[in-house]
Amino acid sequence: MTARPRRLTVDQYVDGILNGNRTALARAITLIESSLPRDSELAEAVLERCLPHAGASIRAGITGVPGAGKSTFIEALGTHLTRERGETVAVLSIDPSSPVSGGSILGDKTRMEKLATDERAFIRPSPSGGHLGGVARRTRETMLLCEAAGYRNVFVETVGVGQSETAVRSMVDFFLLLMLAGAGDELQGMKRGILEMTDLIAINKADGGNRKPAERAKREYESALHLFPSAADGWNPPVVTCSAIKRENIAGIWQAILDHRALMQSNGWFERRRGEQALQWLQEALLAGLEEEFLRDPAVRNRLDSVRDEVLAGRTSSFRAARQLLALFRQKESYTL
Ligand SMILES: Nc1nc2c(ncn2[C@@H]2O[C@H](COP(=O)(O)OP(=O)(O)OP(=O)(O)O)[C@@H](O)[C@H]2O)c(=O)[nH]1
Ligand SMILES: [Mg+2]
Repeated sequence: MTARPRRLTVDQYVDGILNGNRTALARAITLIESSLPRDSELAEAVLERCLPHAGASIRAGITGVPGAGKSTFIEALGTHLTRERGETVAVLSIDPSSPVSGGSILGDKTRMEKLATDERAFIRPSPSGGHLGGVARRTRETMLLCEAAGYRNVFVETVGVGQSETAVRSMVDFFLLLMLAGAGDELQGMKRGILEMTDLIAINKADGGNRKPAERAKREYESALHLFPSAADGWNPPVVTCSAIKRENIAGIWQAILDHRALMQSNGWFERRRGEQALQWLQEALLAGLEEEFLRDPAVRNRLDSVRDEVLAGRTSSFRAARQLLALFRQKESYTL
């Protein structure tokens, strides 16, 4: 038996993805996550060819504090879509804090038991480590590949404890915040920014003895949202209760996502937001490219450590040091031009 080649050709990846072949899709994502320069060239070629086939899915971000029930909710919503609506779903996650590859997949596989074995669903955990910018870029590219492979809905799960919500907001059409009852203190501590970018708040675990507190929390959040100026896109974020585990109000939440989509498409905000996102990705890709090139530059690398020492010792200011390094970088550029 011959060993499976580590890499396929661009055609093989692209044909596989466009035919909805999960193995090809999974291997292309591995390519995207690889840090080898050789892989990133190949990944870029595959992505370029897939791009014309991407963009048609409903992209939703799902955030909430650890344990809010994000994975359980995605399992409920995902299977609702695949089983009752004949839809396809790709589930990705952003977890920059996860130190090892797939750190959270163990939990997710058990929380998403049915979805994990559903042939209409594709689940991919967060790429390992690295800074948020890199993780977010890879997730974005993965999302595009999933769309090219025919997944009509893409859900991105992220833990709502830090910066990752903003990164996810910049790649999805709809942003859903899962909350828990009895989180009145949390409401005060919660960053206003997160509430402001939320399209729907769902108070989860509204089951058993928790129903009443959930209703109370719903009213609290409703009045909190009322204090915000109304959104320019004309959408008033609903606050609802649900039970992911009992699958209650899952269909209602999906209907809200569809209503939002319809409104955004009719008032032009869908296009506008996708356009803004594309520009933001361009900006981020440019900055990331520049940074990479700068840090790879031999002249810069030669000097970087000693310049750092000088700054630490107070012999030169940070600003002057930065100017010197940039001058070094530019000098090399002018030689090669
Ligand atoms: N009673 C009840 N428990 C729930 C519900 N949804 C989730 N849980 C439970 O809450 C716990 C956490 O659920 P997860 O789905 O793993 O939560 P998560 O937000 O994905 O957690 P992280 O990924 O670790 O941030 C599990 O024990 C679930 O069974 C619900 O609607 N009702
Ligand atoms: Mg989870």
